[in-house]
Amino acid sequence: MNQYYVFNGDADGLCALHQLRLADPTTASLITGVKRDIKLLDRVEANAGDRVTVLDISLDRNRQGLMRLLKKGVIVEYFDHHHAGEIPHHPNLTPHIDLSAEVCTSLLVDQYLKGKFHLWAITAAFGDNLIKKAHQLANSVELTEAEAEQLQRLGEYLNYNGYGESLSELHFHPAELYKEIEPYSNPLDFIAESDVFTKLASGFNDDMSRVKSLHPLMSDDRCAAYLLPDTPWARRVSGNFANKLANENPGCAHAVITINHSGDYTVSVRASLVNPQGADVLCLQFGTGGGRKAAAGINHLPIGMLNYFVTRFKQHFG
Ligand SMILES: [Mn+2]
Repeated sequence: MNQYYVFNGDADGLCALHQLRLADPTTASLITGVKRDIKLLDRVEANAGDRVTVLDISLDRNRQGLMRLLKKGVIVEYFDHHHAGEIPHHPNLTPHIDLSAEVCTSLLVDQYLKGKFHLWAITAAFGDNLIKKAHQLANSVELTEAEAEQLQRLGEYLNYNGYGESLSELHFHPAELYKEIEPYSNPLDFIAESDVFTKLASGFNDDMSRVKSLHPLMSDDRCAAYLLPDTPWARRVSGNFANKLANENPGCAHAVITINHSGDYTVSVRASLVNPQGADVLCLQFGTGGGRKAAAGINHLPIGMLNYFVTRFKQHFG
């Protein structure tokens, strides 16, 4: 029997994987990619009786790969909070899927493990920009404000590392980053001891300092859209920039648009924090769109459709 873990390369995917592996460190193959590389189940070559654990990637987008594995007799456990569509009933599939706005995959894993590695789940909640929820959880386990802030920064940095269009644009391959956190059952120890944390911090601060001078393509009191320049730093920072805009203007929805290697646009959409709904509905109107109610995106928006997108965005949130 072989065990495979298939996980999103962002903070939530990494922290979900890490919690499960701390609980069960037996040998396994890891399959991951940049944050937007989510059709990962197509890459899994597993056989009857093998086990595949899937973390933080949409079931709907992986339906074909999932059905292929289930038909082969592979046993699949699926933890996620992205758009799932109809969840197949199959004796080999155990789904832990919850699309609620205040849930992330690492929190589902945290429930499953009865809070055993709770601080990593809190880190992931910060990384997925569930700031209020993450602070509630931090308070309930009596973390100091300084400790909660450290977990928030780690969550942001792990999330930041997942963005970029190709693995070469990232500071660390997500599987390599997992190897760095693997020895630590407590994220506060990782922060104190690992120079990876310092490296991510300086990359993050460099990249974030460059977005300060950007002006929006459009903005009103309900929503704003930003177009970033065609550079690796812009692609790396796009998700955190979108979260920063959301946190600074909680009543406003945001779209952050970058230019990708295929020569079209990649779009990150954040619904307003006061009404975290509808980002997925907007993005699903576009062929390569998907995501969650609060945060969603479009992987490839044709160049000629930018104005159309901005119009739909304004109508949707205005
Ligand atoms: Mn997530």
